[in-house]
Amino acid sequence: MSEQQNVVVVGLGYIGLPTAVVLANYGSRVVGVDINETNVAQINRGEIPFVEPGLEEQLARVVAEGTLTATTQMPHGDAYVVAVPTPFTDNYEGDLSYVRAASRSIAPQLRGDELIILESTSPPQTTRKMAEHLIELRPDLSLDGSDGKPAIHVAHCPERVLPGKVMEELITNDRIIGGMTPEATRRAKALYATFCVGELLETDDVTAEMAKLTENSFRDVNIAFANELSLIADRLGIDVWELIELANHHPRVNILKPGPGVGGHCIAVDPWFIVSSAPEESRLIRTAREVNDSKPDWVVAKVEEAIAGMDVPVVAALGLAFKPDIDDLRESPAVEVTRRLARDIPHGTILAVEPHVAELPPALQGLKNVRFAEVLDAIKHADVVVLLVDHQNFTRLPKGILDGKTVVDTKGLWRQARLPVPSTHTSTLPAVATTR
Ligand code: SAJ
Repeated sequence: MSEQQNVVVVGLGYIGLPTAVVLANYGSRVVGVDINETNVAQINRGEIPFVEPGLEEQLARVVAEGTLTATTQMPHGDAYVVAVPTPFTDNYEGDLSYVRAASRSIAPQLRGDELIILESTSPPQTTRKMAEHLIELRPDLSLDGSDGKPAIHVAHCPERVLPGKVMEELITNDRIIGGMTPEATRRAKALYATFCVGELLETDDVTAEMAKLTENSFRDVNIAFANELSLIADRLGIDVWELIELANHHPRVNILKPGPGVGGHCIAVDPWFIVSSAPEESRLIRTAREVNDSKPDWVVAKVEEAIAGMDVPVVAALGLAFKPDIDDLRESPAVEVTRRLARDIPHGTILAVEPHVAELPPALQGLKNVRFAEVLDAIKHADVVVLLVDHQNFTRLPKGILDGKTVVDTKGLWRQARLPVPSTHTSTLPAVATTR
């Protein structure tokens, strides 16, 4: 593919917009398509609809140069990059309605010879289903040209970038290029080669889909191991952070960190796509999901244990984001813990703290006993402080501010304040429930 070809990016969300910007920045003429008119207008003004470090500067530049425009109407393109949501349904099957909607709007534009790449994280065989759907809608085209009809070239190239580091990882991460035909792989590789300096690894579409799901399941299973250890350590009265630190001194052991659960739109979702595609064989992957999904229950139980006997308890819940130092609250276990505390402690007050957002999220708005609070104010008024996200803001607290408070530290952030612990497990804070 020549660098000057037209690329249409379908879906201008957390992945689509940065991808569109990077493609435009590295020589393609890009049209971004989204159904959200407000976001489209914002993007055309060079403004970002969500926070991602480094994105706004590059967006403003490519919009000003005219190499990226956004629209709600699907145009013709030489290549299409589909980055639409693939959530799961109530029974944990992939909801492919957005992929199907994208196919429906792309199909009438096709003339033959286009490259169509699905980047959305998808259950195995989704790319094939998308290709079949396109051919159903356009029976005058084919997938390999063998029947004499003009061919379209379909591939799966999963996104693998870490929110917060997207602009860097889009360029540097290796990419998996899974074409349905060798020609589709060749063309997709040429497109990614315009901006990606990582290795471009060739495979087929289904293996590419599974590779992406496997990466996130690997992480989920390993976090579940850490979360399970935290429950075991608590039962045994030992410090899980010390335990993991010691075990990780072994040259072949690298245990991840426990926490209040697993959030975000990827790791908490993707393993279910493997489970639903092979339920009987996916026992470990399913159990890991269940272990991580049940961790918020345990945190809530610890807080309830800590407030037992108090007439009007005040609980400070520190952090709502799904991981540190970001404003993303999607599937956040911290929001879930805070919501359940509000429900289970109607006689008390929950002071919810999240320095990265301006107001309570919809899940917590309207709950009478939840107040949005600033961190120091919340801690000052609280009987119990539950640390749910290890934001940097929470490490730099005035000395002694936690004295006399009961602390439930799900991320081990304040463990240093309680050291030394190894011989006695005593604490300079009341030694109640830490996620240990
Ligand atoms: N978490 C822990 N303990 C840990 C590490 C993470 O409890 O030791 C929790 C986090 O607090 C968070 C969740 O897991 O709630 C997920 O966070 P994360 O930083 O591990 O991953 P995501 O969801 O932000 O991004 C992942 C990445 N996948 C992998 O690292 C294998 C990213 O590269 C993918 O592109 C992204 O999913 C995606 O879009 O699929």
